[in-house]
Amino acid sequence: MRSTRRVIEATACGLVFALLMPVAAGAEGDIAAWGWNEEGQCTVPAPNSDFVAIAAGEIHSLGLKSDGSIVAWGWNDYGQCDVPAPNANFVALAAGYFHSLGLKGMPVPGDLDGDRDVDIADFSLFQQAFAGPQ
Ligand SMILES: [Ca+2]
Repeated sequence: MRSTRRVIEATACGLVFALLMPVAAGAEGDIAAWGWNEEGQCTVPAPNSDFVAIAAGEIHSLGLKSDGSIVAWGWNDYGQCDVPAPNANFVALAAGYFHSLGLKGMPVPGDLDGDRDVDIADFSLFQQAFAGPQ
């Protein structure tokens, strides 16, 4: 009986929270963040688009962009939001209390601009490589 009451209370709190903090529907790749925002961990930096993965630390947040870069925001007292250079070629991420992790991917054959996709932009770079030594 007591545990049932807690579930009902939790559900009621969730409904109230949802009503007080509506989350606007965004486009694919946008992050919706809500909850305690004391250190800005729910304030997604602009542009809020092109994310393919996210991770939530204790008081900071991480987002992996489709271009392989990581965006970090929120509490940064221990440098957990300072993504080491080069901020590129990441394929996965994780966030702990005082730290963050990023997994680098293997180079993609034919990807000359480092965006982990082989497309016309890479072909243009390939042509430029044959056009001259510069
Ligand atoms: Ca490319």
